Amino acid sequence: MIERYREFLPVSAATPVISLGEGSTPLIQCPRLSERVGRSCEVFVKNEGVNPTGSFKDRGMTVAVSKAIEHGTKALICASTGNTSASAAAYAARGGIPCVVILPAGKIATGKLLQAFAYGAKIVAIDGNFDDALQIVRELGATGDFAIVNSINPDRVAGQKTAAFEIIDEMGDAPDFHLLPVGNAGNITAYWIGYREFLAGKKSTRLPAMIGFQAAGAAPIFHQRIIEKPDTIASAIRIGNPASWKQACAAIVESGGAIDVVSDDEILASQIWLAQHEGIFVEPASAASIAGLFKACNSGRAAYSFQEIPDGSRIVCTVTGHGLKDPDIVLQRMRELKPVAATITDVQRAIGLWQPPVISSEVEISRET
Ligand code: AN7
Repeated sequence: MIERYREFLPVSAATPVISLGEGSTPLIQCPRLSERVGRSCEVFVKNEGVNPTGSFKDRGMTVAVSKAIEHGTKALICASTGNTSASAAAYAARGGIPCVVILPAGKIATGKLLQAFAYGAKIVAIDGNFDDALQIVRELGATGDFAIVNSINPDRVAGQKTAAFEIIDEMGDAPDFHLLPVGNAGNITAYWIGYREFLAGKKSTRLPAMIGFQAAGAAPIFHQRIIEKPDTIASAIRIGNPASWKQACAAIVESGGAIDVVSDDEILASQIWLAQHEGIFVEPASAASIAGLFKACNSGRAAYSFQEIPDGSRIVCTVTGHGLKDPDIVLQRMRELKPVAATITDVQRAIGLWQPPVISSEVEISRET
C-alpha cells in the first residue's frame, strides 16, 4: 500500500517499508443494498475485512510501524478493542520489534485476542475499558520507551486515508455519501483527510457527506458527552471518549454529514442481512454502517434521511473488519448440526428439511415508505 500511494505518505527512501500486502481492498457493487435505497442509487461496500489481519487497521499500521522502525523505536505499544492489537502485533512481528498491547479484560472478540497471541505480542488485560487502556498507553508512551501505534499517531491516520484514495481511483470520483462505523474516530478523520487531499490534487471533483454510526450504548459523539461505561455487543466500537472526537465532528460538519446511532439488535440483524444477501460477512462493529444505511432509508428516525437524496446518488459503506474475528455471537445463534447417515437419500432428505434463514434475524429492518 505504501508503494501504491508513496507520494501522499510521510515516507522517504530511508523508510524501511514493513508491509503485509495491505490495501487495494475490493469496492463491491451491491445490488440488493442499492434496491433498499431505491431511485437508481448505487451502494458499494468497501470491504476492509480482507486486509492481512482482517481489518482496516493494517493500512495505518504499515505506515506507523515503518516510521517507528525508521526512527529506531525499540518497542511498540497500543491500547485496543481488538483489531488494533491484532494489526500492531502482526506488523511488529514483520518488522522484528516487540509489541505490547493493553486490552480491556473480557471485552475482546475471540479471533482478535487469538491473533495477538499468535503474532507474539505481550498482552496485558486491564480491569477497565478501552478509554482507561488508552490513558495508560499515553502515559507509557510519554516515557519514551515505546512508540504508540494507536490512531493518535498521525502516521496511522496518514495510512488509513488511502482507503479514500482507492475509492476515488476506482469510482473515478468521490461518492456522494460515505457511511462508516465510528469508535475512536480515527477512521472517519482519515477518510475525510483523504477525500480532501484528492480534491485539492484534482483527482476528484467533489466531497462526500460523511455519515458516522456509533452503537447506541457507546455514542459519545452523538450525545455530545463522555460515556463513562460504554456498552455494546460491537466490542470494537465500545469506546466512551474517542481520541479523534474533534476531528470527527469537523469531518461531519464540513462535509454536511451526520452522526447517528444504531442499536445492537439493528447491528446484528444487519450483519446477518449483509452476509445472506450480498455474501459479505463482517464483524458486528462493521455492520453498523449497514444498519446505518437502513436507518437512513427510514426517514422517521434517522439523523440523515435518504428520502430526499437525488436519484442516482452513489453511496459507499465501509465495512471495517472480517466476520470471523468475532464468531461467538453468530455461534450462539446457530442451530445445532446433527449428522445424518452418509447416504444419498439421507443427505437428500436433510437438504429438503433445510430452511433458509440459517440464522434468523430477530429484528426486521423494513423500509418505511
Ligand atoms: C472493526 O482496535 O479502536 O473510529 O482498538 O475495530 O477509527 O476507532 C477499533 C475500532 C470500526 C472504529 N470497526 O474505528 C481498536 C479500535 C472496527 C474496529 C472501528 C474499530 P475508529
